[in-house]
Amino acid sequence: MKKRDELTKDTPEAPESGFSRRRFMGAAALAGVAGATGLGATMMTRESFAAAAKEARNNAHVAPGELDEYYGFWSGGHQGEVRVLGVPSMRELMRIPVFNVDSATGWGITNESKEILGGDQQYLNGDCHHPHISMEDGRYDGKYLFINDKANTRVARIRLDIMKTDKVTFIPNVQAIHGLRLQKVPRTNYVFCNAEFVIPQPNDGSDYSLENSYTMFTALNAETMDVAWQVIVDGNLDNTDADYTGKYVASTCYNSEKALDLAGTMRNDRDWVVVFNVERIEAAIKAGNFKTIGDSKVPVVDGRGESEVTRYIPVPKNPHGLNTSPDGKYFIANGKLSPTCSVIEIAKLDDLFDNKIELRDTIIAEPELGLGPLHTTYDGRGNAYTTLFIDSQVVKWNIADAIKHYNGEDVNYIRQKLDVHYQPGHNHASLTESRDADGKWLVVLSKFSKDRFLPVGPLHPENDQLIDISGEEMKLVHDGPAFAEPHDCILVRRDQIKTKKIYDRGDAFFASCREQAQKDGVTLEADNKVIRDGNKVRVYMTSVAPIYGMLEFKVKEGDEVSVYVTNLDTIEDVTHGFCMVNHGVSMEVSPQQTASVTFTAGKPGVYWYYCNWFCHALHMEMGGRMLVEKA
Ligand code: RUQ
Ligand code: CUA
Ligand code: CA
Repeated sequence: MKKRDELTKDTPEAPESGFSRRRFMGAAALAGVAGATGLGATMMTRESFAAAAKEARNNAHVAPGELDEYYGFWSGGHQGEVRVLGVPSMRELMRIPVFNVDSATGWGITNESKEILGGDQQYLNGDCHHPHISMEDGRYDGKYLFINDKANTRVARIRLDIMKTDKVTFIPNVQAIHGLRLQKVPRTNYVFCNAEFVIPQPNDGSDYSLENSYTMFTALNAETMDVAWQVIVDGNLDNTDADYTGKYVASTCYNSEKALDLAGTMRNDRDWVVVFNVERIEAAIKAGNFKTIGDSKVPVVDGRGESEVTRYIPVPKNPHGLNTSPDGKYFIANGKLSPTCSVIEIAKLDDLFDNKIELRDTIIAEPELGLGPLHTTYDGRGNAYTTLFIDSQVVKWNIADAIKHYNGEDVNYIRQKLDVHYQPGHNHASLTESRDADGKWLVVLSKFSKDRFLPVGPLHPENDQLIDISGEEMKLVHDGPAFAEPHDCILVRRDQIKTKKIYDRGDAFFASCREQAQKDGVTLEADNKVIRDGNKVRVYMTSVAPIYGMLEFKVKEGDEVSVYVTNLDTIEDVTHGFCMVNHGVSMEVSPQQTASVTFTAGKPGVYWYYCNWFCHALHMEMGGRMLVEKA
C-alpha cells in the first residue's frame, strides 16, 4: 500500500487525478476573486428567462396568511446567533440567541441563560458556521439543532420544541471548532467537531514549536453534551460529514503542510480527506489505548500516521466542503484550489481499513467543475450542486455521469451553470442532509452582494439566494439580504418540527427557578413575595396581562437582587417582559414561563420596572417600582 506522504508531496504531476499542477488555482488567481464574474452560464433568451422567472416566482410566493413549507435555520456567523426563516418565502421568523447577548430576550442577562453559557460566559461573542439537526435513522427527528462556535471553541445545542439554546459545551485540548456534523445512523448519538488550528500540546507556554502541535477530531455525546472522545490527527481539520451506516466520518484537511503562512499551506499538490472509523475508535478506548491531556479527563486516541482508526485519502490541494450524498454512497470533497470535486465511494472504506486497496482506489470520480468549488448539495435524483466561489456560479452535475467520465467514457456530466450574486460559499438543497432529500429548493449563500441592494455604507449585507431546482433547470427566484454572516443553513419540512405554543410549567428550561422557590417556600404560580437572605434579596412575582403581581418592593443599596417573574397567562403569544430601568436588566417571560435575573441594586431612590414586550392595550401601564434604601 502506498504511503499517504508519497501521494501528497510536491510531485510534478498528480497522475491519478489526471490534473497537472498548473490547473490548480494559485495565489494569483485567488487575488482576482473579487472581480470574477461568471462565464459559463446556460444561455437563455431574455423572453424565456422572464417566463421562467415568473413561473418560479409563483412557486415561491407565499401569500399573506399562508405558511411556508420548510423551516430554514440559518447560522448567524460572527453575530453568534441562529435565525429561523420560512422557505420559500425567505421571511425571517425568529432569532435564537446562542453565543451572543440579546437585549430583547435577555439571553446572556438572565440567570437561566448564564447557567447554560456556564463559565464560558466570559465571552460575549461567538462565530457560528454549521447548524445541523439531530436524526433518527438518517432522517431529521426535529429534536435538536447543534451549532459550532469557532471563535471560542464551543458547541451549542438548541431545543427545537421551544427554539432556545439549552446546552453549551467548551471543547478542551483544541482551538476553533469549525466543521460540525452529526451521526445520522442509527441516530445522532455523537456530534462530530473539527478543531481547525494546530496548537502545542500541552498549550501552557512551555513549548511553541510546531513539532508538538496538532489538532483533534472531537465527538460529543449528543444527549449529555459531554465530550466522549478525541482523536489526534495529522494536518488540520476543515469540514466534515458522516455516512449512513454510523461507522465512518470524513473530514477535509487543507493544511497537511502544517504551514504557518499562506504560501506554505499551498505547497503540496494534494492534501487529504481523513476518514475516521468510529467503531475502531470506540474499540481502542475500550481496550485502554488512549491518553488524557492536562487536567482534561477526555480519552484521546492517536490517529496520526499509519493509525488503525484513520485513513488519509489524498485529494487535490486545499479541499474545503465535505458532503455525503443522500443515497449514502459518496463522500464528496470540494477542491477549492482545484477546479474539481473528489468522489469517495463509502462502500470501499471497509476494504481500505483492512488494507486490501490503496488510498486513491476509493476515489471513483474527480469531475472538473469550475473555479473555487466550496460546497456540494444534492437533489436526491442523482444530481449534485456545487458552489463555485471564484466563478460566482452554482454548477449542477450528474454524479453517475461523472463516474462514467472518470472511467473513460465520453459523457458530459455538467447539466447547468447558473450565475449567483456573488461568490457563493455554502449552498443547501431541501432535506439534502437526510434520506428525504426532495430536490425542490436550493439556497445559495453568497458572500458578496455588491450592487444587488440599496447601498448601506461600506459594510454590505450578504445575499442569500433561493433557486427552484424542482425542474430540469435551476431558476433563481429570490434575493435575500442578510447580516453577518450566514455561513450555512439547513432546511427541514415544517411537519418535522413540533414546537410548543406555551411553556409547560415543568419545563427544564427554568427548573433552577423552581428549585430556588422551593427552598424559599414560594409557589411560583401563586406567590408574590420578597425573601431576604443577608444582602441577597429574592423577589418573586407573577404577571397577568397587563399587571405584575407586585407593584412595589424595597431593597437596600448594594443588595444582590434576583427577580423571578412567572407569566400566568395561558394565551398563545402573550409574552411579557421585565425591564428594570437603569440597571441593564431586560428579559422575556413567555406564557407559562418563569424567568429570573440578578443584579445589584443601585444608589438609593426609586427605579421603575416595566413590561417591555407588547402584551395588551394597557401594556404601557404594566409596571412597578423598586425602592432602594440607604444601606
Ligand atoms: S465553511 S464557505 Cu465555515 Cu462551512 Cu465553507
Ligand atoms: Cu406585559 Cu407588556
Ligand atoms: Ca495544503
